[in-house]
Amino acid sequence: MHIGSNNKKIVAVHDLSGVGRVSLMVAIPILSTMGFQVCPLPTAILSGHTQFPTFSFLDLTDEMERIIVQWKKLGMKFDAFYTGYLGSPRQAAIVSEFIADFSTEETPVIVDPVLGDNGKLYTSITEEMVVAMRQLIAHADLITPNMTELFFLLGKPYEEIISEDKLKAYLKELSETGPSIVIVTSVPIANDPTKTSVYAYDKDSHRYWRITCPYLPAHYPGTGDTFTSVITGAILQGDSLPMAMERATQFILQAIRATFGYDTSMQEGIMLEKVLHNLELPLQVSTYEKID
Ligand code: PXL
Repeated sequence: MHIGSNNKKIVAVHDLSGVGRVSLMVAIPILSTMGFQVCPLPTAILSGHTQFPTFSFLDLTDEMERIIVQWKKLGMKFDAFYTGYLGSPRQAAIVSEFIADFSTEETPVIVDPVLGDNGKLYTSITEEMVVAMRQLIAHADLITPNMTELFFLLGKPYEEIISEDKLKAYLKELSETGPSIVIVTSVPIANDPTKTSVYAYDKDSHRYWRITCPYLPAHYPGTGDTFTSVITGAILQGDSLPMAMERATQFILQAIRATFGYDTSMQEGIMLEKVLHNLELPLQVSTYEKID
C-alpha cells in the first residue's frame, strides 16, 4: 500500500510586510491552518504596509523571475494560484505568464486586485498598476475587489453608495472581462450604517449571492487579505461559493471583535493569532441569500 500526501500546494503571490498583518503574514497562517502548503512568491519586502506614515520598500520583480525559473527546472506543480499586492506593474505580466505555464484548465486562480480603499488608490499604487491589474484579472477564475477596486477596475468614477441593481450590473460587467466569479466586499447599505454586505456573481450559473453582517466602526488594514485567504482555503476544501463567503465574513467579524476591545492602533491590523483556531471549526449558522 502506498500512502501518498495529498496536501495541496498554493502559490501565494503577495508582499512580505514586517508589521501590520497584511499579505503573506495573513495568507500563510490562514492557509496553513486550513491544511494547505503555502509556497510564497514574494512581490516586495516592506518594513510595514503602506498605510504607516513611513515605510521601506524593496521591489522583487527581478527575483520573482529567478524563482520561477528554478521552479520550472525542478518541475514543480501547484494546485492553486493566489495573488494579491504586486510590487510593480511589470509583475502582472510575469505572474500571468507564470500561471499560464504552470496551470491546467482545472487549477483555480484567485486574484485579489489590491489597489486601494475608501475611494482612493493606496500610496505607491499608480494608474499604470490599475491597467496591469485589469490584465491580470483576465486570467483569474475568482476575484475579490472591494468597492474602490471595483470602480477602478471598471474605469468608472467612485460612488460610495449605489443601488443593488447597479451593483449587480457592475459585477456582471467585470466578470465579462475574464473571471467567472466576482466577489465584492465592504458594500455599504443605504440608510443603515450598522450593516455592511458582501455580494458575489457566479457567471457560469448566473447566480448572485449576498451576505449582510454587522458593521463595526473600525478600519483595519489587511482585512481584504484575510477575507480572500479564507475564501481561497474554503473553496479548495470544497465549500460552495456562498458557504466560502459565509466563512470568510464570519472569520473577519470574529477577528475584528477580538481586536476592537483592545486599545491597539488600527495600523497594527486585526489580531489573527487570537482567532486562527476558529478556522478549524465547522460553521454553526449561515445567513447567505440568493438574490434575483
Ligand atoms: O492589505 C492590502 C495591502 C497589502 N500590502 C501592502 C499594503 C496594503 C494596504 O495598504 O500597503 C504593502
